[in-house]
Amino acid sequence: MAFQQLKLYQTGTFVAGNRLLDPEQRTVQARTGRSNSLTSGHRACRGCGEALGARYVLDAAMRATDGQLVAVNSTGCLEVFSTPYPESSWQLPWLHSLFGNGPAVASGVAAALRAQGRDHIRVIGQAGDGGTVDIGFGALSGMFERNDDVLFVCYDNEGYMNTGVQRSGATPPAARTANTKALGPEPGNAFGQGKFVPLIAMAHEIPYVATATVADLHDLEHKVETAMRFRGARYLHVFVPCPLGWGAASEDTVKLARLAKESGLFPVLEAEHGELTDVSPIRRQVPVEEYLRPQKRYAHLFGDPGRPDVVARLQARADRTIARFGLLPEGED
Ligand SMILES: Cc1ncc(C[n+]2csc(CCOP(=O)(O)OP(=O)(O)O)c2C)c(N)n1
Ligand code: SF4
Repeated sequence: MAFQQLKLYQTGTFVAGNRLLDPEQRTVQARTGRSNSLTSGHRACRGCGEALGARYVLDAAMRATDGQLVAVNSTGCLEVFSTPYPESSWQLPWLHSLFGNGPAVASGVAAALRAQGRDHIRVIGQAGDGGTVDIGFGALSGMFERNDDVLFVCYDNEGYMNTGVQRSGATPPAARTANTKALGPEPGNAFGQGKFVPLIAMAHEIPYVATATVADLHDLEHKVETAMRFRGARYLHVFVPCPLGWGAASEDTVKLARLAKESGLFPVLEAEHGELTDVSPIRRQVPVEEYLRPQKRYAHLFGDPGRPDVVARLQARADRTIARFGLLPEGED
């Protein structure tokens, strides 16, 4: 038989062949025993980063808790596409109440379990960025302040996607949404507004805060497992591209998540009790343009004549984030 060279490291991706790893090092997703907490048949768009992120997070959390898990969901795409009454794609106890009260409901479930002496059953709250950084923010801050025993997960697709792609407090500057039109001298979302909630979570000095993307499955699963080792309030902010809202190709979801990290626009980090403990360094820095161009929500920046001044402002923003969190290994910035 002719010699066949084994390609371990595919160019342009960070995918290492799972089957070549020791079984214990394989991802939860690569195991036949994974719980499929969000199972097939739901109605997410093709290539939905939120569906991918939720499956990764919940399966890893189910494994970490030996299946002793309850999930609470705020209103949003994840809730709507997974549970069109009377159907459900969830294969774990799952509860939905309102758009703004997900963190409060999750706190209540944790309190009820504790009162029943069943606090071996763990609680995850989950929402989109609108449900987390805007309407649910007060309830989330209260959950952090009381140090309630909940892991709250924000699936950040940078807008209110379920209701037609409106701006949220996590929408980045210059992005076009239904209510930040690509018109006038400052097209798209304004610069200098919004918030990066992981830093606000850290300011509460809760036991664990982390960010991740759907492009690095090992890292994301590791952070979920780490979070489940702590008791008290924990926060995980997962970057999840939305092909429909961003005007991106369905097959580019993972690539865009990787480019957000590699351009420095989205920092991947970990913190304990308010102190930064780790950052994922940029492996191959890319200009922000490489990330922005494939997305129609930024098309107004690249037309004729385009807006190179706005692209430069976005690059400066990435550069500030890189410097702030030390994302480039020594000597590479
Ligand atoms: C009090 C209230 N206001 C508005 C709505 C309508 N609404 C439902 S989901 C949603 C947006 C959800 O956005 P996000 O949390 O970012 O999740 P995504 O759909 O993007 O995943 C809105 C505005 C509602 N259900 N309740
Ligand atoms: S609109 Fe976006 S977040 Fe909602 S299901 Fe489609 S791809 Fe997913």
